[in-house]
Order: sequence, then C-alpha cells, then structure tokens
Amino acid sequence: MIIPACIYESHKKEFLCKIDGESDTVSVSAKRQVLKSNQLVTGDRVLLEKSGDDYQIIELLERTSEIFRMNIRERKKRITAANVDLVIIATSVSKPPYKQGVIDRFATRSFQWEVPAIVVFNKMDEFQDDFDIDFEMRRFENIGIECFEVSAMYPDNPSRFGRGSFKDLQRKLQKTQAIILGQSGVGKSKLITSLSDNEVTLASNDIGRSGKGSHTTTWSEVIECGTFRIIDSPGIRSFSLDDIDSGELIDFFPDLLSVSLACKFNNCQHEAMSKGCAFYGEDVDPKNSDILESRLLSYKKILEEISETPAWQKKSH
Ligand SMILES: Nc1nc2c(ncn2[C@@H]2O[C@H](COP(=O)(O)OP(=O)(O)O)[C@@H](O)[C@H]2O)c(=O)[nH]1
Ligand SMILES: [Mg+2]
Ligand SMILES: [Zn+2]
Repeated sequence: MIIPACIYESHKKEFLCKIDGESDTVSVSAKRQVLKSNQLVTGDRVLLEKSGDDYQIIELLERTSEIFRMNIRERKKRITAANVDLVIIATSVSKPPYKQGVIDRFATRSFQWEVPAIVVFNKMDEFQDDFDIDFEMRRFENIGIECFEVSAMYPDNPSRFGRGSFKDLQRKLQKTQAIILGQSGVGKSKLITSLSDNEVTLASNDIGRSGKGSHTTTWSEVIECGTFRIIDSPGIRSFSLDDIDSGELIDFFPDLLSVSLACKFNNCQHEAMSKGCAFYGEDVDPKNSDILESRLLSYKKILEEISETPAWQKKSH
C-alpha cells in the first residue's frame, strides 16, 4: 500500500511525517535511493510504504516551491523547506527595534524564491511612533507585499493605521503552508500560538528578561494550526544575501528592475551623475519617488555588501 504524507521534521536519515488524513505523526526512514538523490526537507510531500510496523519514504513528490540558499562553491541549492505558499516576514515595532534593511533582505529572498510575502508588524501594543510606520507599509505594499499591524499579545486590539487586523491575518493564512521569518525576539513563537487560537503553545524566547533563553527552535518544523500550517525554521534566519550574484540582485527588486530597464546604459550604477539613468529622469512617478529612493538606497547597500566577496570565494554558511 502506498501512503501519501508530509514531512514535518527532517533529521538527515530520520523523518517525522504526517500521513494525509491522520492526525498523529510517525517516525519514518527513507529508501537509500531516495536519500541519495534528494534533499528531503520540511514541508516535502512524499509517498510512504509500510512493512510491519515500519514506514519508509519511497518517493519524493514534485515541489511547488523551495526555500533555499545557494552554496556557490558547490553550485548547489541548500534547501530548508518546500511547498511553501506564503512567506511571513515578522518584525517587532518596539523591542527589538524595527530594521528596514532586515525586512528588505527577507523580501528580496521571497522574490528569489518566487513565493508571495506579507509583513507582520508585531507588538503594536508597544508602538511609540518612533518611526514612520505608514511610510514603511506603503513601501512594501508598493511591491505587492501586504502588511498587517498586530499584537500577538493582545490579538483583539484594533489596528491603528488601517492595515489588516489579527483576524484578517488569520483569514489570510487559511489553507496555506507558510514559513515565518524574522529576527529572534520579534514574537514569532507568540504569533504562532495566538494565530492558532492557542491550540499550539510554543515556549517563548525570553532572553531579554531572564538573561537566558528557554526553548528556541533548533530545527525546521511544521506546526499544525488547524486550518493552516506554519514552518518555523532557524536555518533561514540569516539575513546575509552574499550567496546572491551581484548582477542578479536587481532581479529580486521588481520595483527597481522595471525602472532600470529604461536606463541608457546596461551597466548603469544608478547615481545622480550617471548619464541617462532612469532613476533621475523625468519618468519617475513623483507620488512614489520617496519610496523608490529609499528602496534604491537599500539596494545599493546590499549590492556593496555582496560585491565585497568575489563570486568564486562565496560559500554558504
Ligand atoms: N508587548 C508584546 N510582547 C510580545 C508580543 N509578541 C511577543 N511578545 C514578547 O516578546 C518576547 C519574544 O517573543 P517570542 O515569541 O519568543 O519571539 P521569537 O524569538 O521571534 O519566537 C516574549 O517575551 C513575548 O512574550 C506582542 O505582541 N506584544
Ligand atoms: Mg521562537
Ligand atoms: Zn540607472
């Protein structure tokens, strides 16, 4: 009998799988041939075969998406999760402080992975108006990233800037397999707990308070939240983009890419003195010019960073 299942945790040769239509997970191994020719990762769909009490993965099914970094030296993808429908970029608006650059980096990844993203501004109960959050939200909405302002601590709080509420966020997640990304301490575990209506409880990372962390996620896992699933993955927490080729970076800034196509020279550096640069031309929509300028600045910063290491020296870590 062939049994369809989903990998919830992947530990080299041991996997925790949830069989379709059943609620418990089972520990399974994988056929040597399947292990040899694939990376079996969290979120993968597989076929199992049962012999006696043991299950074995006999086939990996085709993926709809891959969450990866490149190992340039080996010219190989290092995949951490598969079949993800939505990237949840979580940020705090109080402690730790909001960092635009971090969100831009995760957004860049979501374009590289070709998976739609949303930004969740968490801890709105502690927001002190110390940055222009409305500008930040418009900046992401301009590249098709929907924004939500919530408090995982007080999910019933109304939104202040007219963006999605906690309920809207729950609605957005219906039937998805999402991955949640964000710096440590922004409230990912708390968000998952509240989003599941407290069906799952994850230990929070209280480093700031007790001086040492309790449980922090150490491996990728799928968390079943009833009507949706969230993958919590420490593997992709690094915001470094230095495995991306500098010539390719602009492909993952769709707003800048479309403008840059009108630059007169192919190798345009997009500086004010660059001849024929479309960013300083007359075609830029004045309504969006502040957003575009801020995104261009961010792009240049990342470009400079990833250009420091020559491509042949790059290795993923
Ligand atoms: N005030 C406030 N605190 C929150 C909120 N969400 C999470 N926290 C707290 O922030 C700390 C870090 O949360 P945690 O979920 O462990 O963050 P993670 O490292 O991203 O998983 C914990 O002390 C949480 O109780 C929120 O919406 N408001
Ligand atoms: Mg956590
Ligand atoms: Zn230019």
